Amino acid sequence: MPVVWSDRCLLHDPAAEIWVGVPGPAAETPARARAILDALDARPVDAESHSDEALLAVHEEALLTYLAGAWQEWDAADLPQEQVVPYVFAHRELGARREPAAVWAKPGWFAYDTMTLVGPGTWEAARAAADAALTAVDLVTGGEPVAYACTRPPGHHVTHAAFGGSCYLNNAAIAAAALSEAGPVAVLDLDAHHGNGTQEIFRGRDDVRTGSVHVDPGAGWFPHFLGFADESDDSNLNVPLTPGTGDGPWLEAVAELVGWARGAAGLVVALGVDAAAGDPESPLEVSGAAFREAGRLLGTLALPTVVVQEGGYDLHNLGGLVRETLLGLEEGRS
Ligand code: SP5
Ligand code: ZN
Repeated sequence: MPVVWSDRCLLHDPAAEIWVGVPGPAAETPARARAILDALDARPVDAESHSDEALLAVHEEALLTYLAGAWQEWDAADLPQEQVVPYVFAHRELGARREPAAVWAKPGWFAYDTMTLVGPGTWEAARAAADAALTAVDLVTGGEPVAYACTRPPGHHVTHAAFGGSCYLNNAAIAAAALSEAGPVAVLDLDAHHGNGTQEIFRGRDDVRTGSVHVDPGAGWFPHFLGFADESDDSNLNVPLTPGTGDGPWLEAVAELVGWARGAAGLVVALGVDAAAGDPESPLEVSGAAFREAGRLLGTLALPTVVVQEGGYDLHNLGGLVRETLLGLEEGRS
């Protein structure tokens, strides 16, 4: 299957993420993409640039405008922190109605955590990842059964107007909106963390249904505020799992998501592989063999399928996990 990629995705290189107030090493690094591309051993298709129209189908224009210029205006303000990071947040109880004036207050209007820093190449990389997702959609609408976009930075935590969770633009949502022009779409999210951005973007829309299997936010895991089973409705299905969950129950959840997608005319897979045992960012314990089986289950839908990369942080296993899933997807279709 075609692997879509842009070298510009390497330009986002956050040296650190700030967690509990302290900068630590970033988990979402350019090395992740290199590890995936090495394991796939494919000659990638270059992402083609697309207009902002496809992004505006899911994101507020103010978010795009802000992200496009955030680092430059921050840099010009000569602040003690090199990268853009919030220090105040537009908490719902404030009843705030407008973007603040200060360069150092603006991140708190658009960002919802301190782990998602904006540096000199962040926008270019995020924009290139969205282009990769849209190029994969073009390939699939042009007749390819499946296309994989090696999107980095990832996207599924970004809502209509707010970014976080190491994500800046919701690549899966952008792909789903584009693919939905050809008929109803299901987005199935296997990342270990709940796809809260995608859920929020498509909430109540009957042309795109969303489903996510992830570690239970109620057990203390990111995105903390969302991903509970009781958020499920006619257009959304959440399957939260207990920390430590392994292959059997995880695959049952994947099968449930696959059943939920039946009837759609197109599929977007938000493929995070951080549910794998050994991943430093999640307590799920899924094996490589189970990722292959998950791929097979998804493949049985036999739908035009766009796969976009989300998380996965164990550099030694990351590429192999993606490869297993994609091989499973091809096996399931045949
Ligand atoms: C795309 C994706 O997988 N985003 C997930 C971001 C979740 N990050 C949560 C980080 C929580 C704190 N990690 C601290 C590690 C300290 N060693
Ligand atoms: Zn994740």
